Amino acid sequence: MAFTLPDLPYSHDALAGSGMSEETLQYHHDLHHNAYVTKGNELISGTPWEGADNAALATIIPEIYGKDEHQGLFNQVSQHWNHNQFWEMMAPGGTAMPGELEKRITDAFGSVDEFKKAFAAAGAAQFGSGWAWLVMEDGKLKVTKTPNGVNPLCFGQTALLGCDVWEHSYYIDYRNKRPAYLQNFLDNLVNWENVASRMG
Ligand code: MN3
Repeated sequence: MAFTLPDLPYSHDALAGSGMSEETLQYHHDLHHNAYVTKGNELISGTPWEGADNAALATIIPEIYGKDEHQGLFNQVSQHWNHNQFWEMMAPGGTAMPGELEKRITDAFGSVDEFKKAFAAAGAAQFGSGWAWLVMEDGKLKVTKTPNGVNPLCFGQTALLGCDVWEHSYYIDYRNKRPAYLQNFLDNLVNWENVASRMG
């Protein structure tokens, strides 16, 4: 067994009408994500987790987070998991937000718009590479941001929504305009049904 690159849940050109081009997905999924898979398989060789597959990622990541001797492996496997989630969190044109999720978001942030503002601000404020997240922790929804490959699993949180703010995620389509990329993600790309399904 080994880590494997999952196919996108839509065609490479499926998000082009919603602000994420075929070229971005060719680079981001086929090259960047694949590199995390390849490197992860290299670095896990000879460790206690050798032979792990995609299903083991959520167990391995919190075990090795913050351990200097596993930092290289952590970077690859966390980014592999992050991208597996990210592709599923998008859909062509986005989807309608299920009522239960809308209620939870409104209760936590005041309104869907206020949530979007907080999420976009977190993504814009992440200095350098990283991720913006909507997480559930102890039953409460919050917005967070993380550097590099760090993700909610590291903190015992449930990742409901994540947006990749590494430059490779937006530079082809948005150049240096990260806020425009984040706004488009929230307005036109999020699969809110997938987000809602993660609340459990
Ligand atoms: Mn990425």
